[in-house]
Amino acid sequence: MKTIAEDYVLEACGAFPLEGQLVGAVRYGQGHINDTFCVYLQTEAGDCLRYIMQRINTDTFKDPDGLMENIVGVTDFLRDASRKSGGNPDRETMTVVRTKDGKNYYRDSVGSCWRVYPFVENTVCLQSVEKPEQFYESARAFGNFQRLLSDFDASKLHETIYKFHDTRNRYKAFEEAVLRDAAGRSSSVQAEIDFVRARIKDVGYLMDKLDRGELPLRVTHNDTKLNNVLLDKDSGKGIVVIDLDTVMPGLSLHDYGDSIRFGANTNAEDEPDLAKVNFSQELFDIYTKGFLETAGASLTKAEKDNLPWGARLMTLECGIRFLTDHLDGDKYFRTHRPNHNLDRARTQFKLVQDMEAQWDELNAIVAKYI
Ligand code: ADP
Ligand code: GN1
Ligand code: MG
Repeated sequence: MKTIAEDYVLEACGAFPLEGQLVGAVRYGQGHINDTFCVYLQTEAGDCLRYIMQRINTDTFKDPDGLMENIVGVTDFLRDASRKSGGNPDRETMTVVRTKDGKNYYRDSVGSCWRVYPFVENTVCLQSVEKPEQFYESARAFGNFQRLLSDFDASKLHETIYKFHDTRNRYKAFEEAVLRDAAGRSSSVQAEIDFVRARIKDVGYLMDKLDRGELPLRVTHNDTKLNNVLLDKDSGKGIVVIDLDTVMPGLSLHDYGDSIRFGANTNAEDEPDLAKVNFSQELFDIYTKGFLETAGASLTKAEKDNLPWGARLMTLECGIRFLTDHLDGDKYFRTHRPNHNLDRARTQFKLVQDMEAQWDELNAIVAKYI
């Protein structure tokens, strides 16, 4: 289906000082929120250059100025850190390409907001873990991101989505959606509604600890899916963390947990056959190892002790969000088939069940590394 984004991507390209002749633009990646394109340009020397061009979803991100200020602030900070440690800042951080008139993004003739990043070449972006070492490398990259940003001044950041990972608030929104029943679907998902309600006592477990001062507020990424880190094609090392829209103050446990939720699943986030969806302790183990190797020194004991809760609650929360969107008629996450959000919610609930059943083992695995 041709969308508004397809119509305007070429206009938006013209607003950026990109080298060469535009030869094409194709939809790219598997994100659920923004419209991402890969644009191809041919230089006079005959080389082909690629850029990532994104239309920011301003229904989700209501303050694009604040959002882009966050990204510029964080990427400048990370570039500096990379330079100081003798790294290659162009490969290890995202770079925001300014518009021809020096802005962080371009507003097109119908009001959509576009930004551009150089394509980080010779990398792979995985939709699922093919080999455990890949998950380990992603853990090291996200852990390192977390460690580096422990020195970033959180007061400089805008909250790009209000109470993004406050699971208590997500639960409240879910109950409101059940009540509204906007799409008339609530009676057909009673089992899923009951599943969530049976866990009402869990939803405040981490955020209550934050409120009591038992867990610290940090600068976090908040969307640490495997496909939000690029691995070097040759060495397999995690080199650059991408998708920085939700970098803002949060809990380290949310970053750890979101990676586990997505990557320690033996199948896809939207697999309809739940018999194929299982929680992998082996992947949980290797991610924990990698994350603590890089982030460990900057984490408190309470953070380390509660890692399994990060995984369990981020998975429950994501399931609640998918189910809420199903009840609302699929307004938030991009869907590609009927009941897509319901399938997604069900995989998350299956993983939560698995984690609950393996609780003692998961805690023992974490204890091995702390
Ligand atoms: P979304 O918010 O929609 O998930 P992302 O920023 O994660 O958007 O981008 C979508 C996909 O585009 C990523 O999963 C990755 O495959 C690819 N991508 C994004 N930025 C870059 C980049 N700078 N270099 C190479 N690939 C990129
Ligand atoms: C969305 O944009 P993307 O696809 O990386 C969502 C995350 C969810 C994820 C579930 C801004 O991430 O919070 O965990 O889908 N991003 C936003 O796959 O809501
Ligand atoms: Mg993404």
